[in-house]
Amino acid sequence: MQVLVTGGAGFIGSNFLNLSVPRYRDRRFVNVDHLGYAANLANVAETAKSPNYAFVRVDITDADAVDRLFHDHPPDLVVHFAAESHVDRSIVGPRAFVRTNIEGTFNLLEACRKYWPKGRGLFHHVSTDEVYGSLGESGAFTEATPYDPSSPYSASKAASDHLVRAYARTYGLATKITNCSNNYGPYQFPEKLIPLTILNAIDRKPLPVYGKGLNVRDWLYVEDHCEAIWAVIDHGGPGRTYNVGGNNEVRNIDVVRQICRLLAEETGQREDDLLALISYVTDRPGHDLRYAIDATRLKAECRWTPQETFETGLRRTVRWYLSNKAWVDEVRSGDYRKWIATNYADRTQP
Ligand code: NAD
Ligand code: TDX
Repeated sequence: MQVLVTGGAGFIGSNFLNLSVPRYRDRRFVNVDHLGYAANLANVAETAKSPNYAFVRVDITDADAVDRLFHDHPPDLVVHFAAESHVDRSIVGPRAFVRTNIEGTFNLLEACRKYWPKGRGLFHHVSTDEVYGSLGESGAFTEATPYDPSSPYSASKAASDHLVRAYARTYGLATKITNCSNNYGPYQFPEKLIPLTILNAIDRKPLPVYGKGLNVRDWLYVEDHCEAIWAVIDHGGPGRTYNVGGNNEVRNIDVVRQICRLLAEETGQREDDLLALISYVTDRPGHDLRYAIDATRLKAECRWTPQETFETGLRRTVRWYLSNKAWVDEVRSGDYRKWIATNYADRTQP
């Protein structure tokens, strides 16, 4: 069996490959990535030594290149991670999100339609809970929650979900979709809240908290997300959608405080010195207040349970960033610096 993993040099895709390649030695994995700013082949350096792994550089917005990819590496399973993934970047420059997340997904679906005869193949689409918009103080997203995306990022992911369902209904393509809450863990590009806070705290730089820090996210350790994707591939119903989340609702300010505590414990620094770095900055436009996932369907139909609590997963994550200095230094020397300058320079106190 040949598994085509798009976006496999990014955060979740590389964790997915690192877990899967050694485990499924009878399958061949093809990592497809255009190597954008969030990609890093160092993320899969160990995995790349396996004989059942190959890397192909393809931009999924290039329809001809995607067609060639399917011709040269005909897949039985596509696990589609590739996307522009950062909400703040989608506010600054939405075009890349429409191109990759919508057109790129469309190109992959077209290739599946062309190369897979009826009854062949499975297209697993990796999506986000942000398609549902924002919750108030109570309740949780179920698979029946109407789509109501707030940002160009979440709107583009919503559009891609709709395309996937349309190809299932219209052309009979075998598809599954997972909508997951916020991930954290090794190899996450430090534009996202958790790695940004860890790295800034290590450097004793300000820890930017948007608005009052009261927005709530439902955090899931990345390996638990990857296991959920396999659980759905193996046990999920055809054409079905599954919400993925770990019941870890935390306010942003408490995420940042918890990182300060763990970092103090791990390094012997004074927690108060780290907490003093917290800096409230201008809020994100259209900032969703709260996400929470009801993962009942996934647990009932696919026998999945998360392994990490927020405390254990966050400690593993803090330790990973502390002990992978070479990775951090490489990331910091590139696009990361430009982005930090663009996004935070003009964010004054609210
Ligand atoms: P990421 O930004 O770390 O990685 C995305 C990868 O896709 C990168 O390696 C990038 O180079 C690649 N890519 C982007 N545009 C491409 C293109 N045009 N052609 C080929 N490759 C391209 O993102 P991530 O956090 O790993 O997210 C992966 C997927 O999971 C995305 O679809 C995202 O919407 C979804 N998701 C993420 C989270 C989260 O918390 N990070 C939560 C739920 C769902
Ligand atoms: O510096 C910051 N300060 C801050 O307060 C950053 C970068 C973020 N925040 C807030 C905004 C959010 O409420 O923290 C929360 C988390 O922000 P991000 O890490 O940017 O994640 P989010 O916007 O919630 O989206 C993430 O989860 C869903 C991923 O980036 C998406 O790809 C995924 O689909």
